[in-house]
Amino acid sequence: MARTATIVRKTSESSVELSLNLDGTGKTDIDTSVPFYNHMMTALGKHSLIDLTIKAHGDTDIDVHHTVEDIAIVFGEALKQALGDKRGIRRFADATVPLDEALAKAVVDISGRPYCVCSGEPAGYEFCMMGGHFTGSLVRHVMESIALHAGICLHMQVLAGRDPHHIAEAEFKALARALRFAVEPDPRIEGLIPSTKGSL
Ligand SMILES: [Mn+2]
Repeated sequence: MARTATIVRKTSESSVELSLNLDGTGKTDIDTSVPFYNHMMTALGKHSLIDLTIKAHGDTDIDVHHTVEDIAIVFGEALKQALGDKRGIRRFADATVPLDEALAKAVVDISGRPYCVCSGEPAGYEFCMMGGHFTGSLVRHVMESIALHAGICLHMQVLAGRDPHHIAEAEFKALARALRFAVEPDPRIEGLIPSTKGSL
C-alpha cells in the first residue's frame, strides 16, 4: 500500500496544503510563504527521502508564528496518516548531524505515543532572528508540533553550535535523517508490527 498522505487544513489564521510520500527520494516543492522555513522544510524532505509538497499562506503580516506552527501540525498529521498501522518499519532511529561548528542529535521512536524533549540550545537562541522573520524559539515549537501530531517520541539535543542558522539547520537535518531510517521498511520484519504489544 502506498505510504502517502495529503492534508488540506484551513483556519482563520492559515491555509495549508501538504502532500508527502514516505517512500520517495527527497523531492520537494515547498512554498510556506516564510523564506527561512522553506529552507528548513526543503532540508527536511531532502534528507529524510520523504517527497514533500507544501503550499501555505497565512497571517504572516502579523507574525509568521501561526503559519509555521500550522505547517508543522499538518506535517505531523500527514506523517501519522502515511505510516498507517506502522507495519514493517524500523521504528527506532537516531542521527547526529553537524553543520560546521553546530552539532544536533535527533532520536525518534515511531511509538504512537507523542512526546518531545529538546535540550542544549545555547542561551538566547530562542530570541535569535533568522531570515528576518523566523525566531530560534520556533525551532523547538516545530519539533514539538511534529512529534505531538505524528504521535512519535522525539528527543532533540543541540550538542554544539554558535550560529543560529547553523544550529537550526543541523536540527532539521538530524530530524530528517532519523526519520528516514525510522520510517524505512525493515526487510527482516516484513509485514510485522515492531512492538511486543502488537500495535503502535
Ligand atoms: Mn504557537
